[in-house]
This record gives sequence, C-alpha cells and structure tokens, in this order.
Amino acid sequence: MKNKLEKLRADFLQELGQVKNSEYLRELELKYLSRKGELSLIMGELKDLSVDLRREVGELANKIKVELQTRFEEVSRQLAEGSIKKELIDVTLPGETLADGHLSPITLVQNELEDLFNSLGFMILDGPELESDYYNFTALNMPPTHPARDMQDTFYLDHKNKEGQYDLVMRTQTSPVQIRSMQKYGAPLKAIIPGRCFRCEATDARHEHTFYQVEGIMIDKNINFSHLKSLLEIVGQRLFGAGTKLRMRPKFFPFVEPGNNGEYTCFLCQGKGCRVCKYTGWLEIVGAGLIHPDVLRAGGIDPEVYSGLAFGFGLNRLAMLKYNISDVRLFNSGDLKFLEQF
Ligand code: FA5
Repeated sequence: MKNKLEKLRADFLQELGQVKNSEYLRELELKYLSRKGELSLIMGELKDLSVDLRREVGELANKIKVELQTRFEEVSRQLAEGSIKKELIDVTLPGETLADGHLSPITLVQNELEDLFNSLGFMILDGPELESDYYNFTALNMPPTHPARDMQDTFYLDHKNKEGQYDLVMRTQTSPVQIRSMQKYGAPLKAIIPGRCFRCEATDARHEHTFYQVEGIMIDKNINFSHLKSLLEIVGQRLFGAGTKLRMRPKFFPFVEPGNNGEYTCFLCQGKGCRVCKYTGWLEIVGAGLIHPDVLRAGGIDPEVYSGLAFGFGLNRLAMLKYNISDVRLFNSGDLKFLEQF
C-alpha cells in the first residue's frame, strides 16, 4: 500500500509538470484528488489494515495528500498568473483579426490626381524638401529683395553661402521643381510634382506650417492659355463632378505671366452660395499661369521656341473640400479618431 501511494505521488507530480492549460489541470484534479479520485480510493482501503499499519500508512497518505494539494494549488496559481507558458497553439480559438491600415485623405486625393495626369501623359516627379534659396525664390523671379518673398515666409537653415547669405530653406512651394525638371528633361515636358511644403505661418483653420501641393507644368511649342484652362477644367470635373465649372481671375505670381487663381463651382451648393464658399458659389483652389520667359531661361529652355503653362494645387485644401474637413491642422494632429474616418 505504501508502494501504491508512492507511485500515485510520482505519477501525479509527473503529470502536473506537463500542465499547460486549465482544462488539463482540472482533469488531474478529478483523476487524483477528487472524492472519487485515486487518492481517495487508496485511503478508503486503510480500514482493512491492522491498527498499527493503519496508523503508519495513514500518516504517509495524509502527508502525500497535503503535498499533492499544495503542489496542485501552486500550479493552479501560476497558470492564472500566466507564469506557466500556455500551449502555443489552441486550434479551437477563433483567429485574431488585425486592424487594416488605410490611406490618409491627402494620399487619396493625390492618387486621384496622379491617375488623371498619368492618363494624360504627364510624368510624376519629385524634388527636395530642403531647397536652395536660389531654386525656391531667385530662379522663380524672386531675387533676395523681392517683396513677393514676404508672402511665403519660411524656415531658413543656419547655413550661409560664400557671400554670407542664408542659402538653404525648407521649400515654401513645389514650384522650384519646375526649374529642376526643366534642367533635367528639357522641352517638351509634361509633369506633375506632388510634395510637402513649409511656411512660417500663424496657423489657423486654413493655414498650416506643413502642407502639401501638387505642381503641374506643360512645356511645348505654342502652349497657350486655352491649354491651361481646359486642363484645369478636366481636373475640376474629375474631382468634383461633371457639372463643375471653372473661372479664372487675375493674380500675381512672379513666375507666371499672366498669373491667375482658378476657382471651381462650389461642390457643396453647386454654385448657389453656402458657408463653405463664403456665399460666392466659387471655391479658390489653384494658382496658375503661363510660365514667365525668365523662368524658362533659368531652366535652360529658349522662350523664343517654347512656351509653357504651370499650376499649383493645395492638396490639403482639395482634401478638405472633398471630405468636408473643417480644419487643416487635423491632418498633422495624428488623431486616430480623425484619420480612421477615411
Ligand atoms: C503658390 O504656392 C504657387 N507656387 C502656386 C503656383 C504654381 C502659381 C504655378 C502659379 C503657377 P500659393 O501661395 O497661393 O501659390 O499656394 C498654392 C496653394 O497652396 C494655395 O491655394 C493653398 O491651397 C495651398 N497653401 C498655401 N499656403 C498654405 C498653408 N499655409 N496651409 C495649407 N495650404 C496652403
């Protein structure tokens, strides 16, 4: 009987060492420690022993019972605390669903514009965000003392050229890539340039210090204003619907001549006038014009042979209009409640 008890003890402890989940633990409890378990059965046989032997074996049986119960409770506690490594795969559990990522509203609008211009035969180009003062301003007809620089105050780097002037800026617009792409590809040229821009702004619901633009240029022989107008009409109709109209009003940009602001029929009120369009029926969305001859020259292109058009959309503003977003600062907020809506 002593042997039986010792074997039971050894079996129990060996099986207890295999426990990886609470179901198995419960099985062991039923098998060994419950009222009808193996330990109770052996203890039930004590009554058949002589008085002396019953005392001796009884003591051993009680000692083993206490030990097994103590070990059982220890393992049960460790399992609950997670310090026992649970089974690696429980095939009965439902699979874990991972949350899908998604594109930001700016990327969605950018993709739409890229698709459209790709289909019209435009290249999609890129340029540096850290730009030289020359490309960002001077080559675009804004020499160091030009008052138009004030409209695009930016972040200068603490770096000076040989003449002692600060010469590196975070670009204020995607227009410097006009010059870079002319220098690289020459004419004829059709390209759009999406990218991030920076301005030292007093931020508000419509102005951010970091925002996106999409620049467009088309250079060839005999490019004129009607090409610009029809291109901008196509973009408006693609983004805001077939009935969208375009109107162009003069605006000064040093790097185009003539320069203008492109305005589209308000997509929300269809031109009737509402809060979004400030009751004018029109939304100002794009700066555009025919490329100034000096800018073509800076890009290495002869303005006597070629002419060109250029335009610059504010991508954040486009996304705000398309998705009815009220504050441009939400794009950089990193707020998941905002981002998860798209
Ligand atoms: C320009 O930046 C010109 N480079 C556009 C251009 C290109 C004109 C080619 C002619 C030919 P403007 O400063 O207006 O222009 O900016 C263009 C667009 O960028 C604005 O209509 C607006 O949608 C967006 N934008 C400008 N500043 C901010 C800002 N602080 N926050 C958010 N969007 C801005």
